[in-house]
Amino acid sequence: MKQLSVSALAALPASIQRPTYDRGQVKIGIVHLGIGGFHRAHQAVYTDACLNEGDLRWGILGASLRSPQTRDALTPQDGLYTVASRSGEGTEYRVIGSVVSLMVAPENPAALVEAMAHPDVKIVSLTVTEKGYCIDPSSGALDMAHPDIVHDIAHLNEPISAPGFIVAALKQRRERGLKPFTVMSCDNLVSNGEKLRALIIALATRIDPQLGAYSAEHVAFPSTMVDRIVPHTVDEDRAMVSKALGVNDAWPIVTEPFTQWVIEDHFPEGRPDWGRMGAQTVKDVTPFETMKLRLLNGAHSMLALIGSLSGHATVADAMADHALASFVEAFMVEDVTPILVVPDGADVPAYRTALLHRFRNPELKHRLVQIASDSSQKIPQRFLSTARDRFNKGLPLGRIAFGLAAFMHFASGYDRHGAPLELRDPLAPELKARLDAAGADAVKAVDAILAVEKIFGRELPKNSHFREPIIAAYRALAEGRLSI
Ligand code: CS2
Repeated sequence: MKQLSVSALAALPASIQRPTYDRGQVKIGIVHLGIGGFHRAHQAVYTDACLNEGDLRWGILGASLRSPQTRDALTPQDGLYTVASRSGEGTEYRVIGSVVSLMVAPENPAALVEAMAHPDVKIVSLTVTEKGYCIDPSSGALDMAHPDIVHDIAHLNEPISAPGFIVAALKQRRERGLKPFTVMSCDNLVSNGEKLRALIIALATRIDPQLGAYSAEHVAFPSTMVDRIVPHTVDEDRAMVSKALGVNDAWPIVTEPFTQWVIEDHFPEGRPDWGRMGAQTVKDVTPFETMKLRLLNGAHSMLALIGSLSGHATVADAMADHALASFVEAFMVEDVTPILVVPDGADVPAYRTALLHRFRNPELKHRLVQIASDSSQKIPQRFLSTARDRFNKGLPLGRIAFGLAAFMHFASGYDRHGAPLELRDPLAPELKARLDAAGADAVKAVDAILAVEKIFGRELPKNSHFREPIIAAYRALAEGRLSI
């Protein structure tokens, strides 16, 4: 079968949407760090719509900070790939053309810094996942002892970390008298722009206090709330998409029809008209992000951690387990909703119902292990902030105890039936070693994990209203119960 490429576009079946612009005329206006499935299913799609409208200033240079896979798959396809939106109602295919160039940062870090310093680049956006920010999750500050940050402070001309690339490129632009780009985080963190701003200022100041002051004064960091469920691509997806296209697509995306993007409109050097595709601009993204993180991502982590312990494989499988689905719905209704600050115009019950419907999408093979990965980095914003707000209101920990206890069982690497679980988490070795040392005793095991300050901080573990329900939930889960 022929490969997807610009020359193959004209012969695609008529039902397949495709770029209508001359890709040769597109300038690179956005450098995106972390060119994974999520970016390609979300921001790149909104941007593709703007290019289709004729604003050709906004092509994307997609950079991987680690592996060459995406570049290797997409470069032979001229950067083109398919987004297949699937639900019980059918599948829609769209070939996306906004990613016009790809780079693999570790192969030539200086070249990526140079590309980010190009005068046409107005935006640097990021989807590098929680751990890519090199944050100390319990304090929210830049982890100056993180090996990548230690490296970048010593060798800023050849950075490794996302903050390192941004600071290195801002430094070059400043030295060349170019205006800075706008830095836009699209990761699942509360106030992601503000957080990233603090990290960049901290790193820039460490390199040169004047660069720190310049970043504080001149660089915009709009916060955003991004939402689309994007399972990792598997061979089955490749086969389905290639069959529909009649040409081979090495790295398509299969996702849901739903997509949402809420953006703080602070782009001094301009931005694509993402609103054309339905992006919403607001003054303050925080309530939207908080609602999404605590309801959607919080419920996702519950399903992933508890569902994996019961031997379920996908989100839809976990939702078909009635006891678990009702538990997660009750978590959303009774534990999260009462402490939410409702964003302007939001209908929380309708939002919850829509989430449950999305989780049940029978066409998405969204593996629980994907969501459970990096849980140590996700728990602070998905569970612990809800716990703190509940305590501030005099409310008990509620079902969060089960989410946290499930995280602890999960970290042992085995489900309830003794089957091995795939552990993908930067803290996995430490967590497992602590559990192994604690042995079978629930109190010892829970205390051993609660002592990880990087996740839990110092205060919560001292609180008996926090610690005791987790111990009870840990015991209950070991017996397959979802009640204390
Ligand atoms: C998921 C998210 O993997 C995870 O942790 O909870 O990636 C989730 O699918 C997205 O945030 C949905 O927008």
